[in-house]
Amino acid sequence: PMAGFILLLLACAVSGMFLSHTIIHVSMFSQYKSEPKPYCGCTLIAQQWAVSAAHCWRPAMMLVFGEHNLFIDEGYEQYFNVSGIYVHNFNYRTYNNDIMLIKLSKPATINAYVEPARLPGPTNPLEYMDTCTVSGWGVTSLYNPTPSDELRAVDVHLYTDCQYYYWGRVNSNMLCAGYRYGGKDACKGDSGGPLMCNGYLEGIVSWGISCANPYFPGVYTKIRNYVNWIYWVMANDS
Ligand SMILES: [Ca+2]
Repeated sequence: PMAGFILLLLACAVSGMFLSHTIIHVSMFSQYKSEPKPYCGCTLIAQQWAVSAAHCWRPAMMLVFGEHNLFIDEGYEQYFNVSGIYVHNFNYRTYNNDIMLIKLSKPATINAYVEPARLPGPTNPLEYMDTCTVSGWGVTSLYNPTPSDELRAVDVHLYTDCQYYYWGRVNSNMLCAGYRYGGKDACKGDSGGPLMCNGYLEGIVSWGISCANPYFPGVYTKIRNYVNWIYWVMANDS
């Protein structure tokens, strides 16, 4: 994620430690690249299942859980191949339904560093203006194209008035989150990663104009609209 100048320092201050065992998401990278570099994030939601953005799909993907610093072997990393992919009528033009459900080649080991995120339900409604956290290994500045070595996170607020920013392009399957003064956002390389609100996985990093621009909040896939589909796929997969 991207943080403003001062906020970036705060993000750096926590980047030397594991952010939290509830931040469980993953980097994904293509097996074809000689130097594996994550291009998207995703989130573990069950022992053998992860969610990401549909636009993150590639012909060959590998997932790593328990990752923190991409260039140091911390000993907690778990690598997986993909055994199944499910999408939900993704529209490449509008980015509607930007969600992808991934079945891992084998179940993940749940421990202090890898734990599934909780999916939201009707008993824990989403409150607008809640503070949420977006995380990933994406670039930390539009002017510095190098992805982050370490997992970073920034807090953002949910917006109710997203149509005002993106007239006609945001629909009811999308959430907007950002920071009124800019400077805090997901950015290139964070796609597919989690937006966690009140301990629940509420959004998937999907799209936006620019990064951390006060006039253009980040747009996320609204997970709530797909929870029943997710449970159905996991129950009927064999
Ligand atoms: Ca590592």
